[in-house]
Amino acid sequence: MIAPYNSLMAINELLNAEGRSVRLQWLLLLLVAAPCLAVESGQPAAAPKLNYRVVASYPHDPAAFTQGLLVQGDRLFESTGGYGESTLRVTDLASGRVLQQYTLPSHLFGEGLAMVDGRLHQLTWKAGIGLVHESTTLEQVGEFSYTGEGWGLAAGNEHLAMSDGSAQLRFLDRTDLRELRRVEVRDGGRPVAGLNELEYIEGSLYANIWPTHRIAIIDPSSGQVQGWLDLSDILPLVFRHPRIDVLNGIAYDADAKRLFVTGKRWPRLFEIEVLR
Ligand SMILES: [Ca+2]
Repeated sequence: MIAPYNSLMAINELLNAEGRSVRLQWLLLLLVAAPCLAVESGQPAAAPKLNYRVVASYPHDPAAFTQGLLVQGDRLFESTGGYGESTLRVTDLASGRVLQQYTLPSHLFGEGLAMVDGRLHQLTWKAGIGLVHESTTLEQVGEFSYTGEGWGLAAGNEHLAMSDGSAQLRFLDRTDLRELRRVEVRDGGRPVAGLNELEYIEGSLYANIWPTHRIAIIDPSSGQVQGWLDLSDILPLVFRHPRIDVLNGIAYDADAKRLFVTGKRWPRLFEIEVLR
């Protein structure tokens, strides 16, 4: 703070010497001091935008209204939404072909998807019911309940993270799915609403921000955004069609450190690398 104070004194002396107005001095004082005041208020700085590169591109079912995505080896597990068209499916990464599919009852809207101990947990938006499926057969073997809306779901080593379209993240017990705590996601001091599809990646939580093509990289313990990815340009124009919707779908292969993204009714799925 010493250097800005000295600078201000120097500016003051100059202004006084030249007989400028007192109002101009106050304006200059504010301009010089404002950044210092922001830092001293304790607000973290807004997170930087990070670059990425496309490593590979694969076919993706353009009818799949992707809501939840995860990957194991060369198989993707995907939850799709829409009343009367919601599914849980296993697809082949390289070809995009659907290998197995379970169709949800028509009153349920498929949402976030997470794997816990060999079982798939699938949210159903406004129904307040989570479906538990055996990952080998996709058959439903159980249920759990949640309050409010269910959007995104991801399994971490300690907890499941869940979003509901607000700026709040919920953390659930891996065994009985009860809510343990919540955290508000913020970029600098600003809450980040619209949290949707989630994925744990190397200790951070990645979240699609509905209805955009952006992903927030979040510190799950504090809720603070650490960086942003803007994937607005990742889907080439030639693949866009009238029913295309926003980016939604993040999957991470922790063993091979591969990161995949796609969107609602996107004909392509991309492997990307975040450049830091
Ligand atoms: Ca995911």
